[in-house]
Amino acid sequence: NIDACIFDLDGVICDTAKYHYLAWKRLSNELGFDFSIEDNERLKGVSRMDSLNILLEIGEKSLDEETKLELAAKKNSWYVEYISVMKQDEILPGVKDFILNLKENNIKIALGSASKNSMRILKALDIVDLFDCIVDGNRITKAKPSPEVFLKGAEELEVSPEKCVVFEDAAAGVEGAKNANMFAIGVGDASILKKADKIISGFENLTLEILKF
Ligand code: G16
Ligand code: MG
Repeated sequence: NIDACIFDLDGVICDTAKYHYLAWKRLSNELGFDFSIEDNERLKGVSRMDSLNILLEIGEKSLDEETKLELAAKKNSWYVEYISVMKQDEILPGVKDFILNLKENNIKIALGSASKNSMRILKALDIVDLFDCIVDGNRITKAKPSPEVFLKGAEELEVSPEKCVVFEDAAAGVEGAKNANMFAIGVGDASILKKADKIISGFENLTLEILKF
């Protein structure tokens, strides 16, 4: 029996991954190199500074800490600009109904996101109230694949990790869920999300059957 479901944000509840990609690509172009959609997989679920370090590695640039902080801030300002025009209809198909269905069945709901912009996005989508607990990048010290973000959620919901299911679109996130001793449902491509217990392509017409392991 499952007591709680923990949802990643970017790539699971909404497609903000594309805005992250646009902002990182803009930064890489400004730095004089290109950044492909394949490279972008490595940034999913990873914190802002870790993402920048991966990007600089791809572009073979080494920069001092101060410059890196400036670049991360610049990327974030572009990203915030992109998401500032997000509308409620950018919630991915079926997610809201699925969460409401879970709640009707007394399953608790948490957010487990690496993003420091999660509140802004949840407000734009008008779904803040769906969550019993929100753990995001402002509240954690270790990025995915550390289990910290998920364990904090379970602790706050007062449920045991073995009774939690995590929905994740990133390899690092699936790994984090497994490190937390939780079930991991990968949202997306099985060839990328190798460690997931199950894979779904999205939430449309998804029933609670998916929670049977
Ligand atoms: C998200 C994205 C990552 C992003 C990270 C930090 O995590 O997947 O690509 O780098 O948050 O975001 P921000 O720069 O907004 O703090 P998640 O865990 O919601 O997929
Ligand atoms: Mg994600």
